[in-house]
Amino acid sequence: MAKRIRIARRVVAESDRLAAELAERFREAGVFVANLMSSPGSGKTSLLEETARRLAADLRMAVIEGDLATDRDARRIKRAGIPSCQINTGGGCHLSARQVLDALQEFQLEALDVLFIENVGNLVCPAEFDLGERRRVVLASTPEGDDKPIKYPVAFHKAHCVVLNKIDLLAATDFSLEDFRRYVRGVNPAVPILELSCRTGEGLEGWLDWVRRERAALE
Ligand SMILES: Nc1nc2c(ncn2[C@@H]2O[C@H](COP(=O)(O)OP(=O)(O)OP(=O)(O)O)[C@@H](O)[C@H]2O)c(=O)[nH]1
Ligand SMILES: [Mg+2]
Repeated sequence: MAKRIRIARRVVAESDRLAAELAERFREAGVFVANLMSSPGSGKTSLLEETARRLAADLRMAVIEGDLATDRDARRIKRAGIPSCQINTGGGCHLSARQVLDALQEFQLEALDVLFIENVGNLVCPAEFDLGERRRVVLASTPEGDDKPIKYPVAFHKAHCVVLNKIDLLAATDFSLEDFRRYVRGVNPAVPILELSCRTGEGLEGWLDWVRRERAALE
């Protein structure tokens, strides 16, 4: 048992060391990095597609995609007009700092303003692993129910930005905006909550502004 704990500690220490190395690489290159997390299907790739279509004229962006299998999301991002690289984790429930470091070979970091990392879809494991990002973005969507912030508090507590997607479906669900906001505030009192729809475009400007502001704050 003691041996297992020692090995686990060593793995965590190595992961933290690599995350610090990533953070330093990102800082030196002057690139703003956001790590996106959510349940499967909340709309991470949809948000990044819309961001690519609407911001590519102003900012040089790229995406690292994390999924258990397939390169479907990376291909969607490329079709939306910006570079992307797919990591397949096999069975892994989150991206690791080592995987992100390896993926950086695909990009010239200095030539980027913004790098998005779409983590593997779930609200548990990705919250535990630092990838050297400057900001953590947690998405939820209306069909999932409004109680996710209190059921998965770690992810929401650590978020620098909470995006609520699929507000076009509000009327078709029993999702309460008021309860959702209260639950988010309960675990993370000051975090911005951006309510939007990737389908209709409503609210997207607030998200694009957040990205622009965060990028500008690096200067
Ligand atoms: N109605 C509606 N559907 C949406 C919206 N955003 C995304 N979708 C749909 O939701 C589904 C899942 O979207 P994705 O963007 O693939 O979700 P994801 O979070 O990237 O999923 P994983 O990568 O599998 O974790 C797709 O069928 C999208 O078209 C929205 O704002 N409204
Ligand atoms: Mg996706």
